Amino acid sequence: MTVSFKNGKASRRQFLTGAAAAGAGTVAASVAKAAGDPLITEKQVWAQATGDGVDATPYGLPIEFESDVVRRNVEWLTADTISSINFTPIHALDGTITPQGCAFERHHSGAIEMRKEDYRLMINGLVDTPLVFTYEDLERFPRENHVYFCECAANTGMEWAGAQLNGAQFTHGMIHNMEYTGVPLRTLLNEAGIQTEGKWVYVEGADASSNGRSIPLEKALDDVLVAFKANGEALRKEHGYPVRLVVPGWEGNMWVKWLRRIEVTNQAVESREETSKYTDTLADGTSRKWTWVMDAKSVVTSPSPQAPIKHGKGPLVITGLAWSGRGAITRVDVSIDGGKNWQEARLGAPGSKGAMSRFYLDINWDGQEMFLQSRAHDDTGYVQPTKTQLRDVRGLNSIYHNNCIQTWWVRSNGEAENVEIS
Ligand SMILES: Nc1nc2c(c(=O)[nH]1)N[C@H]1C(S)=C(S)[C@@H](COP(=O)(O)O)O[C@H]1N2
Ligand SMILES: [Mo]
Repeated sequence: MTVSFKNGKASRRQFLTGAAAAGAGTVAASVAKAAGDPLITEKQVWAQATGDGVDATPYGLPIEFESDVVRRNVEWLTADTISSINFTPIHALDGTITPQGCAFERHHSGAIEMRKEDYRLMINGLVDTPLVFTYEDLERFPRENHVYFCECAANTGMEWAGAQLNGAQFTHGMIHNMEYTGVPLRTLLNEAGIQTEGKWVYVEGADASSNGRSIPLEKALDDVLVAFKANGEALRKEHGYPVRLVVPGWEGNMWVKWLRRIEVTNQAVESREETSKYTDTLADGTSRKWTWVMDAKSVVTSPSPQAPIKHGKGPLVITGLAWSGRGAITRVDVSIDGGKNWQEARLGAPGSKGAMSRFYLDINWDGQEMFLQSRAHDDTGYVQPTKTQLRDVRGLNSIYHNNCIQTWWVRSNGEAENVEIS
């Protein structure tokens, strides 16, 4: 059978052999077909002249053919773009690392621009010695590398009442997963010396919103990082250049950008807007607060509404992402019939706590409609709930922390839609 990719240009014939293709049919272009294919028989423009020199793009950008793989926002969601959010194009990415240029942004008062030279980080409050660090000071402490996801608590928040946004980018794209380089917050706090009454840290950013949040000291001393690099390079302005807080597994709001001050306190600073805002309204109208940890969740990224099947029936790679703030992803199940039957997917790599996992299920698609779902398991034994199970506990009035199983209705023409099945 023949597989030809979009518009023939720069097309590649892929020959899958061996174990990877076992059970998924054969994907092979016939050699005879090459005779009539100008991409094989004719000398192409790109072979008739030389290409760009090495200095064409000192900082490399994606090739123009990938220009639709970008962050997007939903205009009606917020009044302006300053206090707003955009979404990671997860439907078009693979692997687990989010390139910084594709990583969603969430600002409460816009992305600010600060030079490293002007950077200062203060630690004060219930400490023996209040301290101020420059950027260079931070670079002199022993540093670590860790891959972690950052998910806004509002991710999937528009889907509580019904299937709403048509695309994995919009339903699940308030998340990114990067490799951070930074100094453990514990190191800096120990440098200042925490007094015995200290139970919390209040962290704030240098932007107008300051995005102040309280974090229990236990977490602050555990795995929180004061990070200055992401995916090997400096943080982008929109992600908090030059320094942001990384709070593994916990809601994105606590990952303070342009980190400016850390105050050790004896209780949570509760009066601040953000602290009271990020609560979950339950079915009975009462509120649930301090829901910091992001529960296990997953989504099929392809096929999905923005990534339809274009090749017809036969071998099909179903893929997606899974993550848990509580532990490592141990298993992901995929259903093509709306949750009646489940098959265990293949993980791209063993799961790691607080980091995203990529999963694949290689099937031989019969061309019939599918109700595609994925279900994540983490190493605490937690299993991602269905929408009905989540609503039974949380009702319909919540916005934050929606980690239910997502359904894509894939029609026989390969197009997919966001639907809800009960
Ligand atoms: N200083 C500051 N930090 C902030 C914010 C902000 O507006 N100002 N937004 C928070 C929210 S709600 C989220 S979800 C994450 C988003 O991080 P990102 O913009 O790198 O994706 O940053 C958090 N940190
Ligand atoms: Mo957020």
